[in-house]
Amino acid sequence: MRTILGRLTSINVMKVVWACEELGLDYVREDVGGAFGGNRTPEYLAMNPNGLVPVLREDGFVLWESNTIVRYLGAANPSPLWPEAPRARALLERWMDWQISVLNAPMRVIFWTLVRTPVPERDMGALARAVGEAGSAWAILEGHFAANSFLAGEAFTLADIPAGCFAHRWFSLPIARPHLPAVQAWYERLLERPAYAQYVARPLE
Ligand SMILES: N[C@@H](CCC(=O)N[C@@H](CS)C(=O)NCC(=O)O)C(=O)O
Repeated sequence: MRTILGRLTSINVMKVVWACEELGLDYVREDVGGAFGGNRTPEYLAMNPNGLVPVLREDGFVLWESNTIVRYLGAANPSPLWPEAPRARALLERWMDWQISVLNAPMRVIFWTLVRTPVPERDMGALARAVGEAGSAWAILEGHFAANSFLAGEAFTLADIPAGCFAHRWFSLPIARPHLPAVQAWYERLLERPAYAQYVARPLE
C-alpha cells in the first residue's frame, strides 16, 4: 500500500503525485497540512520531524523530502523516466538539486506574495527582487532548452518534475517575466501531459 500524505495545493506534494502518475503507480493520497492540519501531531512528527508535507508511506517504509521521494520512486520502479547509468542519472539529479538550491527561494517569495498574502501586507520590493532572481534562474534553463526539449534531452524524465511544477506558477502569475521562449515552449510541452494538466496546472491557491 502506497500513501502520499499531503494536500494537493502544495507544490512539493504535486511533485510526488505527478511522479506516481507518470510511473503508473497505484497510490492513495490523504489531505494533510495547510488548512487540513494533521502535520504537527506526535504521530506525524514521528514520520517527518520537520512537520512538513509530503510524506510517502509504503507499508513500513516512510520517506520525506519531495525530490528524494521522486528519485526513490524512479529507482524503485525502473522505467525510461529514470536512467540507471550513474552519469546519465547524475545529469538529471543536478537539475533537481538546482530547483531546490537556486529556483526555490525566489519562486517561493513570488507565490507567497501574490497568492497567500493580503494586498495591504505585500512587500512589493521583495517581490520585484524575487522576480529578478527567478528570471535569472529561468534564463539558465532558456540556454538548456535552446538545444533540448526536456531536461534530459529529447525525452521527458523525472528530472522535469521539480522545476516543471514551478513553471506553472511562473507563467500563471501576473509578473513582468523576461522573454524566455524556449522555457515557455517546454512549459507548453508539459501541459500536454495529462498528469501535469490535472495535478499541477491548477488554479493557484
Ligand atoms: N524540502 C521539503 C519542503 C516541504 C515543504 O515546505 N512543504 C510545505 C508545503 S509546500 C509544508 O509542509 N507547509 C506546511 C503545511 O502545509 O502545513 C520538500 O521538498 O518536501
